[in-house]
Amino acid sequence: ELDVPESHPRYESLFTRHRIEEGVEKGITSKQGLIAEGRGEAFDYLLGERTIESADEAERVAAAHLLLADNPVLSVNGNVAALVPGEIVELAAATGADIEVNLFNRTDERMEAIDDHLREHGARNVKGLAGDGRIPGLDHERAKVDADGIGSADVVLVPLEDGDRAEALGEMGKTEIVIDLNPLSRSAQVAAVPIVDNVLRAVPNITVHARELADESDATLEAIVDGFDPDAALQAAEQAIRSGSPQ
Ligand code: PTJ
Repeated sequence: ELDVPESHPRYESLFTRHRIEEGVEKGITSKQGLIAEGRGEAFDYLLGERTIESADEAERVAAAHLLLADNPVLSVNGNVAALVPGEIVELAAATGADIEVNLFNRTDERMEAIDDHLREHGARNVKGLAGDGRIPGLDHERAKVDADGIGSADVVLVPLEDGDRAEALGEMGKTEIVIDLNPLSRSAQVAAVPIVDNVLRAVPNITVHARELADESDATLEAIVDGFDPDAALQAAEQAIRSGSPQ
């Protein structure tokens, strides 16, 4: 376990790194995932390692979308599985969403390791292993999804998605919720709901909002969704980075 007191000013970032390292050791996270983590950390530092107001709003909008959806799916890759496995299971329960393992660098070994890891954290029905659907416009391995999962989803949460796939999913007419600490990344730019926040904070906070909104009418949820401006959210995040207060 991580031998650093929680009061350490860089606790969260050290904790995150430790989890990702463990993920690589367990065959869950790819080596590229380590690089992605480093990139994310730099942006998080510039954001002050906090959930900015515009991200909190986007997280509430994401919760409303997931609650309104007919077939919501939470996509899990090697970084997400290492960082927030239990939190993804809780979000799925709070919103009635399915969980699907969906990898940029797909191998059978890693698909199975992540499937096992999610089950150890309480997931019962994990999709992704069938791989019997395709995202049009992508090469073979990158295109694979489950036909009854992401293939037929109307709303997908894709944390840390690669730009090509984010774009291709958007072209399939799906409502995409992207969590990415880089507001300039293509995935964040093409998302209906870009969330510029660390997955560590974003996923549990979407769950908090989903529980708060659980009894609201569809009309109320639709008003929350309609009132959201993705470009304004991205601009607010960029502004926070430029004028922020890193610790
Ligand atoms: O497990 P796989 O095979 O599906 O691969 C997953 C990675 C993440 C390696 C793959 O999708 C990839 O290469 O992604 P990119 O293109 O490196 O993009 C990752 C994005 O996530 C970057 O914009 C980072 O800033 C951002 N990011 C990294 N860590 C976090 C993050 N965003 C939110 N929270 C984080 N903890």
